[in-house]
Amino acid sequence: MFTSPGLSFRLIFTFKQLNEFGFGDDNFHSGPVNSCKWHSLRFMASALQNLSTYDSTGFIDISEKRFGLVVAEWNRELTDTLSNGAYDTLLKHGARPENIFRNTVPGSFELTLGAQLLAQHEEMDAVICLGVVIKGDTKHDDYICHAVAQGLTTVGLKYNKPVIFGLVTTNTLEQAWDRAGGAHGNKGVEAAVAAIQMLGF
Ligand code: DLZ
Repeated sequence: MFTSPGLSFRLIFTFKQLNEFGFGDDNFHSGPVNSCKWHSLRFMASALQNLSTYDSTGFIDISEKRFGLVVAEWNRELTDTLSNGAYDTLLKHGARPENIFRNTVPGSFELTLGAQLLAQHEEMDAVICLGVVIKGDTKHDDYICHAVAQGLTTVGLKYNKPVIFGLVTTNTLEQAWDRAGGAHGNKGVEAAVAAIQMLGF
């Protein structure tokens, strides 16, 4: 294990080490395994609907796949909910707890580097990045969101593997909760589903 100077997340060099050091998670529970055809998956994209509704028919077997979760600590209650949603969704569809590696970064801006540090491992199959950026009085949210969108795209293309943009970007706290387990579903669930879908591409 290696601690990166100036950053609060830990870098792990082998999956064996990850498991030995207790990464891969602790506080979560599992659900039933499903399998299906991914091409029939679709989200119901409407402001009036729960965006996390999906059809899992066609999902590939992910029992041997390894997933990295990178979770921003800003708006921690919200990002924990996203993280739990993603984790539970991966387990529900057959991922093994020991194959899910969760790391935190200080804020959403750091998601890109966190993603790169995980994606660079050959054994990592997909990386799911989760954060919440709420609009304030300044344009900081614009800068963060654009940087993260561009950064995660670059990392995914560089390592040729799914790097999922699970960033909730809202005008208000209420809108954020609506997308973190509220009326519009859970963006963490959607991010996990997107990762599974892309692994079957
Ligand atoms: C600085 C900052 C601000 C103002 N707002 C948010 C936010 O709403 N959500 C978030 O995830 N992070 C925020 N940050 C922190 C930045 O993402 C970053 O961690 C710092 O600018 C340090 O690089």
